[in-house]
Parts: sequence; structure tokens; C-alpha cells
Amino acid sequence: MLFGRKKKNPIKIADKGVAEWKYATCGYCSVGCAIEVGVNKDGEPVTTRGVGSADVNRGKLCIKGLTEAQIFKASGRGAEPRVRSKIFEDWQETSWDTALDKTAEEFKRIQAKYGRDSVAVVSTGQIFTEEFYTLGKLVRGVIGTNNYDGNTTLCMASAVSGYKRSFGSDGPPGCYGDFEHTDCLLAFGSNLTEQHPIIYWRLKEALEKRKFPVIVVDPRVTMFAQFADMHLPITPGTDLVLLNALAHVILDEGLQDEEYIKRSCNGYEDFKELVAQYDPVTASKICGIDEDTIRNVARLYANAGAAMSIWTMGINQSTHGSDGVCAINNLNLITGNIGKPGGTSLSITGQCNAMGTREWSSCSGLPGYRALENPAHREEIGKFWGVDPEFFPKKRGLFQTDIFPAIETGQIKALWIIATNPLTSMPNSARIRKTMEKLEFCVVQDSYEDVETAQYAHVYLPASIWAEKTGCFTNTERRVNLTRPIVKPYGNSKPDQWIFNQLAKRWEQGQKMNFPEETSDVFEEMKLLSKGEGRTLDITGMSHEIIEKKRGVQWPMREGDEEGTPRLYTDGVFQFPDGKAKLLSLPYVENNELPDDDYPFWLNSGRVVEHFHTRTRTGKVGNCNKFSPTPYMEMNPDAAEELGIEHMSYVRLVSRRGDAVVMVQLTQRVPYNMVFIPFHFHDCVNRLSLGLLDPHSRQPAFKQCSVRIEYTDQKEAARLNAEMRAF
Ligand SMILES: Nc1nc2c(c(=O)[nH]1)N[C@H]1C(S)=C(S)[C@@H](COP(=O)(O)OP(=O)(O)OC[C@H]3O[C@@H](n4cnc5c(=O)[nH]c(N)nc54)[C@H](O)[C@@H]3O)O[C@H]1N2
Ligand SMILES: Nc1nc2c(c(=O)[nH]1)N[C@H]1C(S)=C(S)[C@@H](COP(=O)(O)OP(=O)(O)OC[C@H]3O[C@@H](n4cnc5c(=O)[nH]c(N)nc54)[C@H](O)[C@@H]3O)O[C@H]1N2
Ligand code: SF4
Ligand SMILES: [Mo]
Repeated sequence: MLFGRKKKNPIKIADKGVAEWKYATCGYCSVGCAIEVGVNKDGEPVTTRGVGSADVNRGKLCIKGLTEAQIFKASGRGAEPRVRSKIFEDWQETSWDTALDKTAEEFKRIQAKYGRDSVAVVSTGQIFTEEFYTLGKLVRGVIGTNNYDGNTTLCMASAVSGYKRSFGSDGPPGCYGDFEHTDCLLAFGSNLTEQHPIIYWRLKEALEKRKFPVIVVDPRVTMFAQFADMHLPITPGTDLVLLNALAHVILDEGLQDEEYIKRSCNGYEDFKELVAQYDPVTASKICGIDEDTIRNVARLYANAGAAMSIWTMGINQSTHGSDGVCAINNLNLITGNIGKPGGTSLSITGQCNAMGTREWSSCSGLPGYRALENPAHREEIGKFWGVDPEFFPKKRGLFQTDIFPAIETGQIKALWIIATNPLTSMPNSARIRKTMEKLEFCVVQDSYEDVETAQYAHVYLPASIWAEKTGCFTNTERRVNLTRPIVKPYGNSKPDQWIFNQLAKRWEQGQKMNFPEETSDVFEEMKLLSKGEGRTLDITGMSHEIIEKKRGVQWPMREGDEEGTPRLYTDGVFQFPDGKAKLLSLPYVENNELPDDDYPFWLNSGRVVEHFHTRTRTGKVGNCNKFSPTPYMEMNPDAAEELGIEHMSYVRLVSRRGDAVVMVQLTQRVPYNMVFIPFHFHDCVNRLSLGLLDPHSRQPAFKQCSVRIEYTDQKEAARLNAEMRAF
């Protein structure tokens, strides 16, 4: 007898004519899925599939990975370098030599006239680690400006700063495998289901084998929140209060791991005094989570054999982002949940190589987690590169979010933008536009020439994308994985590594230094710098070949090691000189733009699964774009009814910075006094956002601003929206 499915026609997958499968790491997000791109007999990429033997994704991919073969030849790819003497004038196609000569000449001219730091460099989390290392060498050792940072200031800066303040070093201590050992998972401001679908799938797999409570803290009822056992709809920007209150209950009820605290932590006495002020009753009035829930969660977490916390942008993008991260670390330290299977404090990172830039780009210091502030590090790197250590600045320069104001005030005159699109992704875009107009010279290096920021460039450099070149990304769990060239670079575009090397040659100092051509040689050079007693970031046991064979390896992997290392701080010894972590006392200060009579709605922003950031890629992939082709906002139906606003109608949003027109999607996902807008669309949510900065990490509070909703002419709005769609 035949049963159910067998009777039906099996699903037929169209034969795409794959002649060969080629190995890479997905170029979108920090999950780090191992992917194979299928190319046909003419060498054209036609499809992708997940790699079954890769520990990260075990054969799976999300919608972006599944459609990634389409991005190589998507519209808007840059094929030739371009120059022009004034912004907004017509571009002229030119040779690489002319474009690079002009770039070097302008940098030199401006530095000679206004000083070395008048040239700023803003990079990314989306090029290879070897490319980051080379860029750092060029900027720190040759060009010599201290105003060098990346878009990671919009993204992971609070996590970096929090790890450093708590543990003495950056580097997420846990791994995805922790889901298989944990007895309680607490997730703050992370919509894992949509933003890291394959990590979410790993979590689901773990839960199928063994049930444990999942608690999601998010003001929205995200897909992740729907799936959780408990959802804590926190008042925006107040996670620190909740975290202090959780610690209060744990200490009050004696649930802490006293032995671990004594052995591995400093600052306990002050910490006790501070959290004593955050009793659940007082805290609940600020963070909006009732006192019993606070007590329950505290008990669940502290009594679990192993408990772990994960977080993403709901924490990092806040005026207390860095403090929020430290408070999560505090919670894990007092319960002894660091470095043990299932017990960790794991920042879920963002871009495919958000980690690589932290490790090796020299953005915030010198390569391999070295600091400009440390004379021994300056000496060591100076010697290694052949640069006078006196050439290096003695402390880090401006963050990305301080570079733009410094252009506004005239301290910075030239800007080099690499693989990021600040015109769409920075808060308060009207101000960014005005700021960019003040530049004497701007160069944009991007794989797509239609990237909005190029409107303000004098030189455009077309970069090869992801699997047109070779190199490594590091994922959320410190796993280094390799990408091989699957197709030839598009048009006359060049790998970022090549561009950096060619530019270096245009300085005398650059000619004296070693800039290897092959990224595998760059990797070997980085290995030499990763060697050393007590270094966590040790990759001496890796090579491109080993990484590919193992489908990714987690650092540290020391010379002679057979495998990478899944967890850090397993011995309870941290990276401060006395080996102890810091319990930090973190008072909450209210400083957000709160809703009021004039601007009565919280403006929250974030992402959706089908789009990646400013849509230079997913906006052109039919199967991604069709799900959300136009700017829209989630709004609560009760609030809409009161204002007489209908589903799918257009409204004009107004903040103290500007306005934006969006289509209304009515949904109970957002509370009555909040709207949520995916930030993927140009001239949309960031025209409205304020972006107050975290004092430690300088990361903007993208998710906590206020707006009012106004009616708008429906026909005019529809026309505007159609324009948005027309890529
Ligand atoms: N599909 C897709 N995946 C991506 C990306 C993408 O663009 N598209 N981008 C990648 C990158 S670079 C990043 S950084 C990650 C981001 O990944 P996530 O941080 O998970 O994504 P977001 O949607 O920005 O924000 C997550 C949640 O924070 C919540 N939130 C807002 N305010 C608060 C608050 O005060 N407290 C708390 N607890 N939560 C709050 C929001 O309601 C939102 O649901 O995603 C990565 N993955
Ligand atoms: N309102 C609001 N704003 C936000 C956020 C939010 O949640 N809300 N999130 C913030 C966060 S977390 C992030 S990470 C930022 C992201 O903001 P951006 O970094 O500005 O966004 P992307 O679209 O990822 O820009 C990356 C660019 O790099 C190009 N590119 C890709 N690969 C390569 C390559 O190999 N070489 C070169 N040269 N170019 C390449 C792409 O074409 C693209 O133009 O946005 C931030 N802005
Ligand atoms: S989860 Fe991230 S790394 Fe994996 S396929 Fe999707 S976008 Fe790529
Ligand atoms: Mo990000």
C-alpha cells in the first residue's frame, strides 16, 4: 500500500546545468555558512547549496545564501573606475592608473596642506581579513592618518567595548555548540529567527533533543519572541535596568556562584552596592517588566546548571550599549557562566566579517588586538612592518560617528569610503548629506556603482565582490572560513587587496614595505603576528588549506593543534594583568529622546530576513526583493484605528530631524506607542533617526527615537514609492 507523500508527484528541481561546485563562505551575515556555488560549463554561477560537512550550517542556507549566485552580475555592478572634478557632475570612465594616481595625489595634497589626520578612512565588516590587515598596514604605516574607522561602529562597537571592559579583551567566548549544553537561554534585542536564520536553526535542533527555557527580551513581538517560552516586552533603552535588577534578585536570594566570583572577579563589593538600588519593584517602573517576571527570570537563570545570554542590536545600538554588554557579562560572571559548555556571554555579530576587522584591520589600534596606547605594541609592529614606531599615533583617533562631525567642522577634508554606504546607514541622513558636500575630495570603493554614497565621490573604484577573490571571514563563534574565487572579477573591477597594494606603491614608504600580492601570503604574515604566550587570537596552526579542509576553524588554533578552540576563558583566567574579570557597577542614566505630545511614537528600526542592509545586493535579487520592495512601517492596529489610518495606506512620518513617507503594515508585532521600520531603504528611516552616541563605544542609538504620524497625499506617496522600487 502507498502512503501519503509517495502518491504525490515528487518536487522537481529544475536542472540548472551545474558543471562544477566551488567552495566559499556566504558573503552576507556573520553566521558564516559554508556554501558551494554551482557554475555551468561556461563558468557562469547558476545556483548555490549549503555544505553538508560544515559544522556551522550542516547543509542549510537561508534565502540570501540560496539566491547569492545572482549577485555577481546584478544591475549596478561597477565595471570601470570613474573620476570627476566636482560632485554631481557627469562621471568619466578612466584607467586604474589615473584613478589611483588621482586618489594618492589628493590625499598627499590635502595632508600637506591640513595635516596628516585631515584624511579620513571609513571601512567595513565585509571584506576579507587579509584585506583588512593590508588596509591597516597602508593606513597606519604609509598614509599615516589616525582618523580611520569602520561601519562596525554602527554595529559591533558596543560589544567590543563591553568585552574589553569586562574581560580585558575583545573576542566572543562562546560558540553555537553551547545551545546543545545550556539549560537556559536569555536573548536580548536579537531577532535571531530573521537575522541569523541558521543559528536559529541550530538552536531549534538543540531544543528538539533537549528542552530548555528560551527567554526573549525585545519591545517587539518578533518571530523569535513568538517562538520563545517567555517574551519580555521591555521599554526601549532600559535593558540595563532589567539586568541590574536580575543581579539584584540573584544576590538578594544568595543564588550567585560565590566561589567563581572570589576566584575570577574584581569589583564585587561596589557591584553589590550598586545593584542593591535596583530592586524589582523600582526597576519594573522603568523597564516595564513586572517584578514577578524579573524574579522568575533571575531564579531560572541562576538555578540553571548552565545558562547563556546572546544579544545583538537591541543592546548595542543604544546610549547604554556598552554598559548593557557589561551588564550581560556581569550576569554571567556572578552565576559562573563564562567559558563552560552552555554557559556563556555570546555577542551575535552582524556582517560576514565584522569579526575580521576587529581582529586585524588596525581600525581601533594595531593588528591582532594590539593597542596604539601600548608602547611595546607600537615598537613590535613598527619593527615588523619596517615603520618608525614614532610614526604611529599614541592613541586611537576618531570613531566613524565622530569623523562625520569632524568633516562638518572642517578638520577632515578628504574621505575614503570602503564597502559601506553611510548616506543610507548613518543616522540623520540630511546632516550627512550636508557634511559630505564639505569634502574637498571623496573616494568610494564599492562593488556596486549605484551605491548612494557615490553621489558625493570624486573617484569611484569598482571592487570585485566576495567570491571573485580569495580570503577569510571570521564568524560569530570565532570561526575562520575561506572563500575561493568562483568567477572572474566583474568587468574591470579589482579585488580590494589589489587596490590597497597598488595605492601603497604610490608612496615612497609603501614601496619600501612588503605588500604581498596573494592573500594566502598575507595570511602567513598575520600568523607570525598572532604568535605569543597568552594570546587568545592565535592562528599559527591555520593555513588556507587547513581552513578549507576543515570547513572552518575557530581561533585560537596554535601551531601543532589538531583542532580549533570552541570556548575562551575555560580556566576562569581573563585578559587583565591579574587574570581577573571585572564586575562593573553600572548606574542607569535616562538620556533618550522619549515620545512626547508632539512626537508620540517610539521609532524602532532594524531588519527583515529577505534584505541585507542598504540593498545594493538583495534589492536586485527578485526572490528577495519581492517580499518587501518598498519602504514600510509596522504599526499597531489600535493606534491606527484611533488616527484613522488604514492598512496599506501611505503616511508621512516626522521627527525633529526630517520626514519620510512609508506604507503602513498593521500588525500586533509592535506595541501601541511604537512603529518599526526596516532600515534597508534609502531616504527612509535614517532621515528620521537621531542616533545619540554611547559614551564608550560611540555607537548610535538607532532604535530609540520619537516620531509623529501625519497624513499624506496617497497619489504622490505612491509615485515616491514606485521610484524607490525602481532599481
Ligand atoms: N536578513 C538580514 N540578516 C542580517 C542583516 C540584514 O541586514 N538582513 N544584517 C546583519 C547585521 S550587520 C547585523 S548587526 C545583525 C542584526 O541583527 P538583530 O540585532 O537581530 O536585528 P535588528 O532587527 O536590527 O534588531 C533586533 C531587535 O532589537 C529590538 N530592539 C529595539 N530596541 C530595543 C531595546 O531597547 N532593547 C531590546 N532588548 N531590544 C530592542 C528590535 O525590536 C529588533 O527586533 O543582523 C545580521 N543579519
Ligand atoms: N536605522 C538604522 N540604521 C542602521 C542600522 C539599524 O538597525 N537601524 N544598523 C546599522 C548596522 S548594524 C550596520 S552593520 C550598518 C550597515 O550599513 P552599510 O555598511 O552602510 O550597509 P551595506 O549595504 O552593507 O554596505 C556595504 C557596501 O559594501 C559593498 N560591498 C560588498 N562587498 C564588497 C567588497 O568585497 N568590496 C567592496 N569594496 N565593497 C563591497 C556593498 O555593495 C555595499 O554598498 O547599518 C547601520 N544602520
Ligand atoms: S544565515 Fe547568514 S551566512 Fe548563512 S546563508 Fe543566510 S546570510 Fe548567509
Ligand atoms: Mo551590523
